[in-house]
Amino acid sequence: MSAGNELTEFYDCLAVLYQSLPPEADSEWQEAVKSVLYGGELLADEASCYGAQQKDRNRGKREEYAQRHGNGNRVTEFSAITVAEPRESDRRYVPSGAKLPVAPESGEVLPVKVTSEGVDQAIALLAELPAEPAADTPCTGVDVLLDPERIQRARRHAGTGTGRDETTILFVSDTHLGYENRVKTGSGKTVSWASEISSVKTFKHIARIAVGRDVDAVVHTGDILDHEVDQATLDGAESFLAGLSNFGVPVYCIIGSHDHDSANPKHPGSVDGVAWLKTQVMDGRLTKLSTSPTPVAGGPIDAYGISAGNVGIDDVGKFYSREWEPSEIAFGTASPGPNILCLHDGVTPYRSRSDADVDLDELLAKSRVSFDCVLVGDEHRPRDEEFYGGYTFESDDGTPVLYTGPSARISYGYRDHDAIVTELTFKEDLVALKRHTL
Ligand SMILES: [Mn+2]
Repeated sequence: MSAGNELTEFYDCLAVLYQSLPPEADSEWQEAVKSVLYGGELLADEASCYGAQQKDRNRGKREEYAQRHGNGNRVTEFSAITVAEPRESDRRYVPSGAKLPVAPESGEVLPVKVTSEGVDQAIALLAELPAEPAADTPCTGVDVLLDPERIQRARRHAGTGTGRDETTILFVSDTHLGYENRVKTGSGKTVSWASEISSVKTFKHIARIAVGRDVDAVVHTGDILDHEVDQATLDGAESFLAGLSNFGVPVYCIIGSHDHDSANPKHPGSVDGVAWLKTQVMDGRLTKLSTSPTPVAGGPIDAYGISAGNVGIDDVGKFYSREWEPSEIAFGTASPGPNILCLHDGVTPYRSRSDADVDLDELLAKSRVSFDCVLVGDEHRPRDEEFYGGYTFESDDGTPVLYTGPSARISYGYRDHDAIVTELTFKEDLVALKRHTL
């Protein structure tokens, strides 16, 4: 095993914490630490405990690592993670000289003796530990360590999570609810593994990542629906939209060409998807974006959107032309703070000027609103099959132009690749990206 194994180091010093827990420590805190180490009620469904990962993902044994980087019993020289002395009030419980893990985001050392008043704060800190620390074998793409609902509750009560100087958005696109129906309707091209796709699971994964990562909002850049969608799929999706709404995570959207087509399905098993979208909007589970600013989760970010062909949910069926020119667009004035623009058309620079539906550089140059980034749907594969570079561009004026691709493996570019969604963090005038596989 090479030096600095993050998994072994987290496992080892969390085990020290676990062994130090006094019997009077809050029972849920005991269960939470046990869940991370050995499995238990508070471990997220998809996650695997550190003990199991230590066995499956590391070639060397923990004892050998503790020999090389410690006193034989436990690791004392940490190089992959940050550790610290126990808190003053915890020193009496912890073996002399032992170090405890530090929560990576807030930089606070994990507590030992936790009371019922402090348990939310403690669980919120524990939830900062990675679901899959780096080890000898690669991660499998699990992002959430502890039960997302419990984390959310802990963060709300502990008053931690995203501060107002920082906004986090989960950027998703092209969910194509009902895509797997193409197998029976014969409508539209399909990948050979189409029958393995579960639209409802796509929504479930998105909701879990949104809640587990404690994002402020979800933004969907269109093709929410495939052109033939059935009621059962819509009911499943609605339950996850309702869940997000209950957790206080708003979902903003524009629509795509397949959403348009879902208004007139051809197959007897399909229903009017646009009618469903209108219901979601009316009931507050979805919020439409337009050329007027919409404050994201109350601000300070303003979001704008132009649906595919500049035909929004309420205009489906009224317009036949789906072409638009930058000169037709007049954005409403933004409030102070970052501005984002959502699109669902073939735009530059992913596409060449001759091949694009819309010249994004011209749109940005003519816009009275200055955008901090542009989020685009519609494209189903990264350019040049490059999952890192092929979804990230810049316009001529340097505005980041970001894609996330479809949220399900619905194009051949995804034969050997998981679908992804993208977490965006806006802080001051910077935007940071974190991709999550589904
Ligand atoms: Mn699409």
